[in-house]
Amino acid sequence: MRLSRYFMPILKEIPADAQIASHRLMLRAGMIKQSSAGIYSWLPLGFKVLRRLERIVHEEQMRAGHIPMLMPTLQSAELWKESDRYDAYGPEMLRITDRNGRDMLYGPTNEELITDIFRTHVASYRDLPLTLYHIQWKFRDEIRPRFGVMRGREFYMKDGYNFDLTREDALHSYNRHLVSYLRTYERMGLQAIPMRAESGPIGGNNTHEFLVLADTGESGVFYDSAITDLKFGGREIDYRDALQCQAVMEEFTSRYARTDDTHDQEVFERQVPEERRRAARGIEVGQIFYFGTKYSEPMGAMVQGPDGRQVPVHMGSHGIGVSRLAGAVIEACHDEKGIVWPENVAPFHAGIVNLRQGDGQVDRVCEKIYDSIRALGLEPFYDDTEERAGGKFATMDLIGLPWRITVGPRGLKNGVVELTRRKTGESEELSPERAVARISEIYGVRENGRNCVP
Ligand code: 5CA
Repeated sequence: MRLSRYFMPILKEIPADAQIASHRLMLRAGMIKQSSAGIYSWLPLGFKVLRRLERIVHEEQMRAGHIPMLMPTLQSAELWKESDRYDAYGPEMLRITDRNGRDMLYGPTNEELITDIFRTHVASYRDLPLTLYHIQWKFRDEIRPRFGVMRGREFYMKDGYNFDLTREDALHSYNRHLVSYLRTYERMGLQAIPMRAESGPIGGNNTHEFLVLADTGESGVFYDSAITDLKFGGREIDYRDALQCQAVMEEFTSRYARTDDTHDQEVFERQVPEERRRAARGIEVGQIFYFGTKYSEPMGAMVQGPDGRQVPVHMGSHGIGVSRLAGAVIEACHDEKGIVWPENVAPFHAGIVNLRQGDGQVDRVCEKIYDSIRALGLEPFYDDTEERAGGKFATMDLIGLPWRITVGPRGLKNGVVELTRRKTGESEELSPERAVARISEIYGVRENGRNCVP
């Protein structure tokens, strides 16, 4: 992408109403624009980040054997009356009446809709286990939408639903989700700690929230600091292997880590030595639930078991806050100059700064680098504007691309350009070809176009 042709409305002023860094930076970098309270347009740069996050979520869900689909945002109230949640959900649910006077709602979550799909099409235990998921907009009429995309009213969520014959199988599904989430967040450059939590309106007793530690987080958390040493890393997991998934679950959940809803000071003090006790704040980026037959029983989602008897299926649901993650990543990865994107979620792979636009040789080298990076199946972002050098650097620092290649007449006299890492500010001088080769090594060249998102 060339900046001269892009739409990236950078704000010079720091927006006064934005209280936390991620909200300020998303507005300043022209990633989002508020359309009404808690509802945002995702401008091109923000949309690219959202797409990258979404892609990682899809890849990891499919790796775990979960099947993607798409359900609508608007739902019929009838289904919610069957599960008894239509009234119970309260004022957070946006209720709509269509022209025929039918009660509809904008889905805050999809347990009812998916259970209806399941009961229509699945009748035998032979079709289990089954986990279906989608990534779709949700609406919750939050009392206090705030912090930009962190607590929106409209937000983008991955929600997945498992259907199993027995409680044991459903707990394997629970553990499989837990493992796949650990991998998902680490790929995004985040450490998200599973913590014991409350299940709220979704129901069930078995639930973990995933929290990214951050001073600006909305949740109070208490944990054993030893938990922050755990890394998922490059482990290979066979998601069909219940014992393997269970072992990872136990490794990551055996130490004390709870949100303030479930915190028990007495247990905390008994289990955790004083020097490892931490009280902090966190951003909830996901939550998993096992709720057994809470929906399948009232809604009649039954299968014929091996003994011929009809039994309600065991279910759970599992959510990732995809739009919230854009804010959470920035909260975890920024400095005083702007965003510092982890490589896997950056909107573009490398920035190119032309220090003398209109200089024939400098322009040619920039174009060559631009084309070569694209030929690798990666996305360069070329500042080809007439802006002065200081302004170009400030913009690149603000939008936080992990790597920047700076091309100017002085360097080119010696046959070099400068490759700078946003995270550390470290630079090295290289030939233009070497700089492109380094970008290729960093990202690993994949099949053409594979790394590009709309
Ligand atoms: N049905 C279950 C699992 S699919 C469910 O709805 N879970 S949830 O309520 O915990 O939401 C899942 C995730 O969506 C949360 O962990 C959070 O990351 C994100 N989320 C929830 N509410 C909002 C909101 N108002 N704004 C942005 N993200 C939100």
